Amino acid sequence: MNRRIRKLVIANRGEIALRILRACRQLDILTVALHSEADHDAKYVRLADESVCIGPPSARDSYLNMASVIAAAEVTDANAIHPGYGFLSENADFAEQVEQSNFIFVGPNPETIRTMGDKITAITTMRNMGVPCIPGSNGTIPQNRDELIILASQIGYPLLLKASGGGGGKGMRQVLREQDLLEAVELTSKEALAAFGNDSLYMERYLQSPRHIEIQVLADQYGNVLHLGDRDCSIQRRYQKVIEESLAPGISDEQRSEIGEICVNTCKQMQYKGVGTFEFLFQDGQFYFIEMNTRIQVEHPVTELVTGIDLVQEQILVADGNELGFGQQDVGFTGHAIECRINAEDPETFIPSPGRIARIHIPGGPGVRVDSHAYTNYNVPPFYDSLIGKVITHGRNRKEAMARMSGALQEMQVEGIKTNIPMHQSILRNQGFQQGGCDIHFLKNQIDVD
Ligand code: MV4
Repeated sequence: MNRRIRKLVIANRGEIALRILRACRQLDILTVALHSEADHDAKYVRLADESVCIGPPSARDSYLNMASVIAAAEVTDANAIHPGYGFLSENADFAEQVEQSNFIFVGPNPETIRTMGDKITAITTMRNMGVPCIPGSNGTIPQNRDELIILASQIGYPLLLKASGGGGGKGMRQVLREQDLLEAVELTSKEALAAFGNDSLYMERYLQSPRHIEIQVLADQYGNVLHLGDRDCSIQRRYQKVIEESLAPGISDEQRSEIGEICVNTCKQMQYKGVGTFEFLFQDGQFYFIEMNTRIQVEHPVTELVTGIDLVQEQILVADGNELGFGQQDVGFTGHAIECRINAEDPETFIPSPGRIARIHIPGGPGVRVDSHAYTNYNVPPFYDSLIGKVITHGRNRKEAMARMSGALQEMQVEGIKTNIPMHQSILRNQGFQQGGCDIHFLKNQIDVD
């Protein structure tokens, strides 16, 4: 192998920038931290070997500015770019430009990103490869009104209309009955055109009380593909995950292997490369594919703790052309891991609470990991998402992981800004949560802090 990542640009910010920096240190790769004017004084920026200011605070003018990111890689003589999550991480045009500029993009091929970014293409691809999908239109809904109405009644109400350009909850509308169908289609396609520049819609049977379970995969460019188990991400609010865990409670080893092997075979057929996540809804004992994410995810640490695999290092290694050094038989799942996302926000109103952290104490002890870029006197900027860190705990079983999480959150102290720690403590006290297997509606039905 003659490709060798020597210096890597971290095209992201916050905790994931720090996480990528740590992986690079382990791999002896030099780092370039990119930052906006608002992130100039962040500690992780100084921890990097070099840093480049790529623009004003607005993400559009900095972290989303492809030309600035690529120019920063050029001026620092880097040879790889890691996009993290969010921002440009799933932008196929960006991945393409990175490769055309002769940098290594840490992620799958641009065509793969493009395929998965278009939800209709993604679902069609998955269905053709044997991945279970939700009964629905199998593609764009018919133009013809009569055909549309007939198809809708065949699928059955309630239905969910989804924009092909959407994802993550954007561009969706529930349709309860036939009388509402045509108006819903008109409204949703207008909104989709305005939001995504693409008015294609598809429809699915609406699942009433699913769990959100996802499968982590890892693939090299030589056709070696592994699944690293599942994560339950059902504890969410307005499509923002709040707590994730691995393994998902109540899924049998047989069912996990079965769905895992389906994901692995699919990756082999599409020559997938890098880390990836197959998102499913799980209801009545069945998995239904909804979307695939082609990036490293916020919740990757729970998988790291149960498998012992450093996903970010592996992601960089396979992007660098290395062959995976282990097989599926080497992947085991030890104990249980839970992640609480710590946001700078009011725990009751969810209104963001940026500002200076007057004092922070980071918890520790057995089975406690904290991924955070925050520190005493850190100023949480108001321009980006409000994630200031993640507390991840591991235990021999779910009960021990939960107990360690309660202890860690009790120990953690953040002064000067509000955080959602009280909300996490309330969830951990909830009997339904303690039992495990809550559906995606759990949090909105359960909001009472203290
Ligand atoms: C659904 C669904 C119910 N039935 N599809 C929301 C985000 C997007 N990724 C898919 N989403 C959903 N699709 C059918 N046919 C319910 C949701 C959904 C959801 C899914 C995953 C995680 C959180 C969610 C919150 C609300 C709705």
